Amino acid sequence: MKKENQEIEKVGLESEERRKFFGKSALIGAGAVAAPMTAAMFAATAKAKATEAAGSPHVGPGDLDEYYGFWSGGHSGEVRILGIPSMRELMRIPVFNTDSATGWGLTNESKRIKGDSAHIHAGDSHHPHMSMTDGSYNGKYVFINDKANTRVARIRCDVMKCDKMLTVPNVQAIHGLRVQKVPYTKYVICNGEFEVPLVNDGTDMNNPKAYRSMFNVIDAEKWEVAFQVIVSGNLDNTDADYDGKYFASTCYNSENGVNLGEMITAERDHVVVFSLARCEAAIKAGKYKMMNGVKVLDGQKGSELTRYIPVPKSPHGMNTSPNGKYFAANGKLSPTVSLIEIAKLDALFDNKIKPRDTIAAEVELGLGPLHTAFDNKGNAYTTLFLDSQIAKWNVEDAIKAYNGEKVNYIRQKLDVHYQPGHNHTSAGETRDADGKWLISLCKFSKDRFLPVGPLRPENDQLIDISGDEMKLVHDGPTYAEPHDCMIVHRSKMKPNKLWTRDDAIFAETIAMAKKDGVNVEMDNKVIRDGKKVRVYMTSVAPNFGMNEFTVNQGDEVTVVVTNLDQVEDVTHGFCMTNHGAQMEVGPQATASITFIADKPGVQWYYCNWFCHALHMEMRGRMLVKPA
Ligand code: RUQ
Ligand code: CUA
Repeated sequence: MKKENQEIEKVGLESEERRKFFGKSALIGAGAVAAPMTAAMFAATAKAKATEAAGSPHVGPGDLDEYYGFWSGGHSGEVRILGIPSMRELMRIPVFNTDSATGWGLTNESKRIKGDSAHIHAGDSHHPHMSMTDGSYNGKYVFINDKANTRVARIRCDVMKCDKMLTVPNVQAIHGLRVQKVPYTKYVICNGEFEVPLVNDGTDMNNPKAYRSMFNVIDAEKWEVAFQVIVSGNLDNTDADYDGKYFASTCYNSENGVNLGEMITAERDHVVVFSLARCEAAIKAGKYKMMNGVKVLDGQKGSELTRYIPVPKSPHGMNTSPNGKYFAANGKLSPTVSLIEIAKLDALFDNKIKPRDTIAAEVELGLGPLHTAFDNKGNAYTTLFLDSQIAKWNVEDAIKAYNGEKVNYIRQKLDVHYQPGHNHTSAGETRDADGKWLISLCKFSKDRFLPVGPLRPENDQLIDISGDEMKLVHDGPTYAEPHDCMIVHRSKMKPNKLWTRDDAIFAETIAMAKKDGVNVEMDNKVIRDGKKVRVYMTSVAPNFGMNEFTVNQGDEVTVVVTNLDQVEDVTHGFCMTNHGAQMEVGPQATASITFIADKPGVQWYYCNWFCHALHMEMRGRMLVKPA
């Protein structure tokens, strides 16, 4: 009851802030391009509470969603934010892709963040996961892998921009990624999926038995590889426990096969469990070797750092139950999910029991189990790829049945459309699992939407799980290819409304300006440095601080724009026509872009983010004098 009151108070606050926000926009006169305020909009906010309680996906115009959903964009390389339950797409965060709206991959700031992979414009993002404190989302970072180019990236949730990227050495294809949940996310953990020669110098193609995969432990704050662990077999998905002690990963290629036939020969593959304390102790004791600047531990079979638990053939998803009791390894080629009892892992590491003694149950569910999500009532939800279904099952009943009792643990099977991969419950990967919503990320949509040519969208379906029965309530077409999502209650999130002038993302640009004797908040100046020209200008709707500048043909021109507007939602842009140079400049941000002025003549530059009634007039000229 008390909690509910707080919630209502919160909604009240939000609507108060929104009132101010719209009021402020209205003040900027011609610049008031933001949606006009209507009485209905504010009345609607009060209604939001009722909408949540009813478990309806309908969120009326002007109403706010209860949850943020962070979606990976698959081989589009980005991360997307959706509101849940409306499934409205709220924002895209370019990460491994290049984005012409924001200039991600084009601006100097984004190139610095991308670092050694700034020249790579493609990626394959699978698994977005948020940083945690004591097993709850803390709203600070979202981490994401790039399978295609062996990278991991960090998104800062205060500005919803990628601020760190890292190419992981010694491995190939970062797949499964999760975070340490307890006591806090000190480490991001991720798997090198493809086995490669340990020294991959081009001399060894014919000895695949010697190829290895590594488990990677990344320091979430310093953003460097803390250490790597060589394993036997490959690695697919991973998750952490709720005690801060163990990480577990699935392996589907214990055979070290290099073709399909070889990869699926063994009847059993395994889950490998890593002891964090033992790994850290080994690092302290110097029991590592350095490879390409990273401390590498040996965790292959027989090592004290790891334990290998045999499970049926080719497991895929790895999911920890929110009560902290089980690691669930999803069978894929086996119709089962293997439940590993986390409380037994201490004994396993002390060699008091055998690996298979940790198996609490091998739960038969249906064909092609890939991933499992959980509610707060002891139920699990497993995607069955081949059956195109989600199986809802009760965990404790399944264990009883596995031990020979006559209980029906399957609660329901729901058809989904079609072939689901991941699924996710609201806050279900944290201690705060609340059993309200389930998303099924279906790989095929087939007949569910108007046909749009040979390439079809995927289908992310929203399922109400608040009652005894799962109810499909919404079909959501998505572009290639969200693998995974995570659902965060909005109370955990506090994104900024404006940039702060001391933001680290553009600090280097400001430092460059200082060296040039330029105060970017005041000055509109051209600095010539041989063939390099730096143009500093401000922007205030609807004007750039500089209407014209002159350079010589062949000059390398860097334009630095500082948006002095302090009004929420008034983003400017800078685009130099015919030069492939364009970028977003958010309110109170500084951004820069560099291009070669290779054609003589007059070139207009313009603001490409609609900011004002006189937005079209917000432009200026660059004169390029012939060489
Ligand atoms: S893993 S379903 Cu990256 Cu399952 Cu895609
Ligand atoms: Cu400034 Cu459009």
